[in-house]
Amino acid sequence: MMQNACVVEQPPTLAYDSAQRSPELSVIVPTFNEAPNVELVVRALVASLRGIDWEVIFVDDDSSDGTTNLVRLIARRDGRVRCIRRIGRRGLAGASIEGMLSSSAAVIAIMDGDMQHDVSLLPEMLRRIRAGDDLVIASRFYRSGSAADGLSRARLGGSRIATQLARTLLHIDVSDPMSGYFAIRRPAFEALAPRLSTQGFKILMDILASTKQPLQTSEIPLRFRPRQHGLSKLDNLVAAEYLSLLLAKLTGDLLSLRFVLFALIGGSGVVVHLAVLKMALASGLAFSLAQMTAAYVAMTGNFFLNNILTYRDRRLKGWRLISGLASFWVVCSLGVIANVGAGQLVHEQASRWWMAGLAGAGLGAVFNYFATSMLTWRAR
Ligand SMILES: Nc1nc2c(ncn2[C@@H]2O[C@H](COP(=O)(O)OP(=O)(O)OP(=O)(O)O)[C@@H](O)[C@H]2O)c(=O)[nH]1
Ligand SMILES: [Mg+2]
Repeated sequence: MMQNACVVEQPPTLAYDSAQRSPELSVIVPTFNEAPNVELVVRALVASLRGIDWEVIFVDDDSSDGTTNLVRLIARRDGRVRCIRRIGRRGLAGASIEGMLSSSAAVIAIMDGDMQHDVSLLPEMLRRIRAGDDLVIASRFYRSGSAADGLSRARLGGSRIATQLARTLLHIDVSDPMSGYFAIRRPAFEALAPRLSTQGFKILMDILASTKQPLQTSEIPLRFRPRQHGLSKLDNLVAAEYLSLLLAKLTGDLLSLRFVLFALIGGSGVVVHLAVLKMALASGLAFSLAQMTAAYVAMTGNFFLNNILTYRDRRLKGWRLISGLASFWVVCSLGVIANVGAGQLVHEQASRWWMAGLAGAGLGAVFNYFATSMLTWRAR
């Protein structure tokens, strides 16, 4: 079993009678527009968890379809049902972590809120944790588990490649590190929580890659079912987000997932810059004007890509998109000064031009990243 100095396992003796103990199992269900599924999930939990002391915490990112309200109505009748409404934020991983931290149960399970996960596996997952496991993963690729019903061929292929990359690069040795359904012992999770990324979809992979002590882990086959109601919230951007998480973990968290995405988009901006510069020169523009046009086109492209991907959880819309673009232009223009200054400094010390160029670009990227995270996409 995992040992952690900062988690006390023995409760202090209370000087008063407690009205109600915290349940043994908290099921955390992140939701975004899952109104048609909420009641089905609660019913399934009630039916599957007889004889177990449990609660369910829906963590809803202010869905527009009334999910929060529905959970609150059910919660008024059943005290085991709780709800966290997050405003101005998005993201499955962040919502899951927040839900896990809001409970005090000894065992925490994460499960989707769209009935794709078989709720009846929970008692066995809990039993295994009681018996000594730190982590139990409901796996789509373990023994009789399957994903073919719930995933398209393309997503199944993507999931397999992602699993293989995690195995090879991060030495994660489980059959389904992308699963969104697992149970974990609280001390193991509390020890890890400060190192987890609140961005992205892949919380289990983050847990497996971030743990310092080995977790006693077991897997249980899951037949991943098709979604019956509501829409998928996953899009093609998840792949880019996944690769960035992989890179962040490969650098031992030296680079955050957000910075990796920001830097990759910055790199793609160089290609755009050169392409626009070539076209502008070909159309007869003077070099300085062509260079400036290319810089602002590339910056604008980078702004929109970052808004869609790097800051998808804080995405700017409406008028804030315009003011955000203006502040992005200002910051990146200042970034050029940082870039040139640092490049010059290195160039004076070392004669290699590319080293000076890289140092300048690196410092410019770091400056742009921190300044835009504070000005353009400031957390509300
Ligand atoms: N709180 C919160 N929950 C989210 C967010 N995005 C997705 N979810 C929930 O996370 C769970 C998994 O999302 P899905 O869209 O079902 O992802 P998936 O199961 O891989 O995709 P499908 O097979 O198409 O359903 C669901 O319960 C969603 O409602 C989010 O930004 N915030
Ligand atoms: Mg789903």
